[in-house]
Amino acid sequence: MCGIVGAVAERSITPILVEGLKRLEYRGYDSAGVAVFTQSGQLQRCRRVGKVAELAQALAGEPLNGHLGIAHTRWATHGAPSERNAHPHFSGEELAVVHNGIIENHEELRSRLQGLGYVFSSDTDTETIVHLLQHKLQQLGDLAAALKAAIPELHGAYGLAVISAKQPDRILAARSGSPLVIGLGLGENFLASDQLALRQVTDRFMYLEEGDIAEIRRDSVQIWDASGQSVQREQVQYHEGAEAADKGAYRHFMLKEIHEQPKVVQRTLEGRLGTDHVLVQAFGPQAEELFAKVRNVQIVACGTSYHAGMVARYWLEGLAGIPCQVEVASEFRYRKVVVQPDTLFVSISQSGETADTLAALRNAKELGYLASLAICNVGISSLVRESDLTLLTQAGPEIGVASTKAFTTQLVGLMLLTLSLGQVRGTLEAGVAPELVEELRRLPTRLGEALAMDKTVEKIAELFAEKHHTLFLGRGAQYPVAMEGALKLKEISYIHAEAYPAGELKHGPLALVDSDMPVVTVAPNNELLEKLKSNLQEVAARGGQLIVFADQQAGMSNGAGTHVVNMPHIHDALAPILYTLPLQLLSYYVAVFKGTDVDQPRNLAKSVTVE
Ligand code: HGA
Repeated sequence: MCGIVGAVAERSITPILVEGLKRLEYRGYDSAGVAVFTQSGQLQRCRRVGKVAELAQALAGEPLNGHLGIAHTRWATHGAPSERNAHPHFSGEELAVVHNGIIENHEELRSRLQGLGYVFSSDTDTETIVHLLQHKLQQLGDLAAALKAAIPELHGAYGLAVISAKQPDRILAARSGSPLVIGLGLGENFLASDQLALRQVTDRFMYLEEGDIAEIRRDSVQIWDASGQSVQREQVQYHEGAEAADKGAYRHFMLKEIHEQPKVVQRTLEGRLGTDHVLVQAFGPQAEELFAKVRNVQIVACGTSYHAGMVARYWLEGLAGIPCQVEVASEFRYRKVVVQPDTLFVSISQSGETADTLAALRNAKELGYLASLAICNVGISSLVRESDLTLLTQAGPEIGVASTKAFTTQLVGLMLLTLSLGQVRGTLEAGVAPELVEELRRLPTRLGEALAMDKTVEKIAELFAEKHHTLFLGRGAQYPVAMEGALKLKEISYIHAEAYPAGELKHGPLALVDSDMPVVTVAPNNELLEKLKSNLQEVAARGGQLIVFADQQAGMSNGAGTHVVNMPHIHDALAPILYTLPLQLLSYYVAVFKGTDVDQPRNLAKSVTVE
């Protein structure tokens, strides 16, 4: 994902811009650039493909000094990663723009603006913004007025910043679907797509809301909301606990990361949702063309990421009608694979350095797959570099060895993939994309509601203190969720846990059930609920202890040996994401109860870079 930094100050701003870009590097990018209104009274820019360090080196050779500037790290969606496509984009010598997101009507805008005589020098959608603004500026003479006039003509998602050589005392910014935050200083102000970029210069922030336009000067900030009303946005003082490498008020990184999920899921969705559809180009410039050819999907991953892939199989086949296979990378890489024509190879990894997954990708490249797609949390990883397409999850650094927020953001990425493939292939039933896009927007709130059950789950965890074995049950897409729940419990509490599809219970594992074997079940309110209830009766009849996480509308209640935790109601397709949360909390509290090393469980490592 791209990053934006802007500054207007009395001191020289280029070092602030470059440092800000460095702090956003973790988000992943392919090129970087700055534009500065220099002391010679001109807008000048410097852009480089590759690392921010290369941009910094170029700037050391040819410094750009000034008091107003914008900067950007780009992750290409329209046009290849190259210097000419890197931001900032100019219109003439007067206007510069940086942009995160996707302008969907760029083709139509481009031909209209070309008709008006504007000459394009990049392949990006972003360049249409800067020429459109120039066009409006010539009619209206004021940058804020030009931006307000241009916004209704921009369809898609954006966080953008613009500066003009004609009004070199201000940065204009606009937010719709991609975040922006203003950093407030003394006699200087800043802008960024993430407050992390500005922590070096201020601890006071103002977050723009959807539809906001802001005019940022050295000594003032003015904001207009989507209806054009002048508004104040709350000032937020930064608190130490918000830093990624700091546990803050939490006892363990794992608990902090569990509670970050509403925020990081929100971030993973940002800039990727249109009004009623997914923005397919979030997967890269060639995504639309390649997705149109996909007839099968092969997913390969390890551990928790493998469970995310298993959930995706239910989505890809059930919602998008696209055949899908999922396999553990360490198996896939060593077996002879028969590749169906037009199969998209999808790898999933938090770090992007997982040795088996990487080896599987390298093998796949020899096997004639249509293309490769990486779903990954680290933009500068090998997996991302070596894949044709990428969707970066925005989980931020995950410190706890047992993966939590990386998993749920992978699921969000896989749901975006399902909808994108279905949209492009025309295989989604009518109304599915708009409905799920709406549900995805609500998802962070639902996740917050589920996390509010923290204390209830902590109480239930006490039941596990003396237990040595546990069963996890789920049906349909909840089966992989049960597998992930069992894996979490094993990883951090060292209690033996197995997951079964609930229908398999009586084919074997029921023999194990007695009062010493807790059975944990996830029960959303779907067409499999009645069948699941029968399976639970089978457990209760044998004296088993049941812990059921059930939809509040599922009509399940506490009984002898049965503990029901009511979950917020959610669309069935998104239930796997929501129901993961209480299982993470359960493992966490069982581990705390048992006094294990929660963040660094024995024998395990975070990024498995060896076979
Ligand atoms: N569409 C623009 C910006 C891409 C972006 O925001 N990526 O995360 C481009 O391709 O330059």
